[in-house]
Amino acid sequence: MSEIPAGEVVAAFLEAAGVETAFGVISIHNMPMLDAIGRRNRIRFVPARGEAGAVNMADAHARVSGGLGVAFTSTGTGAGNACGALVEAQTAGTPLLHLTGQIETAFLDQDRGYIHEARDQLTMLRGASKAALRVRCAADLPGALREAARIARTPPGGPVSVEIPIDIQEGSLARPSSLAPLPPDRPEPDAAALDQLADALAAARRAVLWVGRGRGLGGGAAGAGAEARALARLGFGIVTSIHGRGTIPEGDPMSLGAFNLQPPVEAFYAGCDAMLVVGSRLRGNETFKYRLALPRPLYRIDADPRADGRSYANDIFVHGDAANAMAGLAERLRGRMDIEPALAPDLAAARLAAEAGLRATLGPYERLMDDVQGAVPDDVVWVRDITLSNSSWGNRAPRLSGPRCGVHALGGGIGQGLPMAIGAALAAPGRKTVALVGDGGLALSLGEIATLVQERADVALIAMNDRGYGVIRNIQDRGYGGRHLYTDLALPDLAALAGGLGLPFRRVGDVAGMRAALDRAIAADGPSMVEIDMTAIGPFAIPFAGPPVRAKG
Ligand SMILES: Cc1ncc(C[n+]2csc(CCOP(=O)(O)OP(=O)(O)O)c2C)c(N)n1
Repeated sequence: MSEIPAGEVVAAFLEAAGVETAFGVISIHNMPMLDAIGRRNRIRFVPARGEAGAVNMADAHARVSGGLGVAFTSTGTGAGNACGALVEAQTAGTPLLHLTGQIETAFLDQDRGYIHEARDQLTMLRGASKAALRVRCAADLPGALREAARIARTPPGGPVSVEIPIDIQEGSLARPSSLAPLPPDRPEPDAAALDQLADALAAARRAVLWVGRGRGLGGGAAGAGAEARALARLGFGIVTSIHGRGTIPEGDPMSLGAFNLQPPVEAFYAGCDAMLVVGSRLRGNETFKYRLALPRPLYRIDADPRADGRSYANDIFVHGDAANAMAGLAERLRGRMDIEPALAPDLAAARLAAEAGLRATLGPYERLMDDVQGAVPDDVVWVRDITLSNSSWGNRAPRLSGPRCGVHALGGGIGQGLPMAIGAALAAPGRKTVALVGDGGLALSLGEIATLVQERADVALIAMNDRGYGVIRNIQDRGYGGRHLYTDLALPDLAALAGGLGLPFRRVGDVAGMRAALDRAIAADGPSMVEIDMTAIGPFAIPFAGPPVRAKG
């Protein structure tokens, strides 16, 4: 029987899974795999500057492409460095394979001080990822890879770490009978439950559809854009979670976009007589910690059976794949919906009022929001870090046209925007990726700016520079006596940094100069950076001081 090197098995498996781009940091504990990828030359390998960045890149690549993200790390510190980004991929439900080395099988778990050894690495990865598997002998490798892909892509999706000891990587195994990834499980919605849900919705006159991203590949709401649009066309008012942005194009006149919790929207909900939530956790930050008053009755469709009744009581719960469930529901409801004509103008008025409320907080940055909306192409990929501008307007504007157009750090961790922009851009050739980051977040992953330039990722990077952690300062003003402890940060001169890398750069110190700088960055073929000097431009009209809280009184 012919043998095949283990590294080749990994590379061939990824090719069979349709992977075109992988990310990582090379190390003695993953070289057999990366050497095979390089020799076969069918997958683009992107050498990130850190493992966290590599996983963020793979995560965003998967979110934008709809494929499987792939990141390689080393054992121990390398795998540990990946964990924060794995937590984000897990929060977002991104199907991702994290392939990591492990020390030699003969010395595993013995605390002998083997290079890169980490006590209980598998437990660490089990905490950060959806699942973590250890390959215990060469013959197990193909099965472990195929199973990892199945778990990663089964909604709700997530990252799956696979540990492959270096002696196994360096060895060979009998040619496997198949390297095709196992298909994800896609729970089929129960027909009787769909009948019941359709009957209930057919009785509604003012029904709202809340669409999340579904945290899955294909079956997730992001992969079910066509089904969501078909259902929405029956007359529903539409709102999305921030992660679900663009599942229904945000320019749709029946859409509230991601204006999902502002007071005028909550007042609008109060006049509605049903809400159907598809593939959304109704996250705390988007529901005033689950206190936002949503329309009742409330119905839910989710691929995760544990979503039944979670955070909000539901009147009907349908367990199932979002695409199939929404298609089945649309079929049952066709010709039966009788939505009140006043729903559309009421929704439009609520959206306008919500937008006006947001505008009133922005001060000079209202102009930036409008300039970004005016400058970006329709099919822009819009990537956001955790920064004041995103928490206020960037998570709601510009209007996104499709379900794979928006990427943000859903779990709230700073520093992921730059590497996510790189991964997103490599998944969207021919389109422009625009990323909005703060100087604090940028500092955390600054090394990846070299990756951005080296890979010529087509990103316009907008850095909002307020010389420190603006949101934390605002929280300190609100609740800590105005003591700005540990929030004023030195950052390298970005113009000099960009110059040293050959990265086209523009600093903007006044409102009037923003649009031209954005236009130039967006027109550039390849990466460029715009620094918005917030100390020169001034503060927001109303400071943003942390996750939305319900106003008292
Ligand atoms: C990984 C991680 N560490 C710490 C925090 C806490 N944190 C939230 S926002 C923030 C400041 C971000 O600063 P910057 O990127 O400059 O944006 P700004 O708030 O100034 O707009 C920090 C430190 C976090 N969210 N994530």
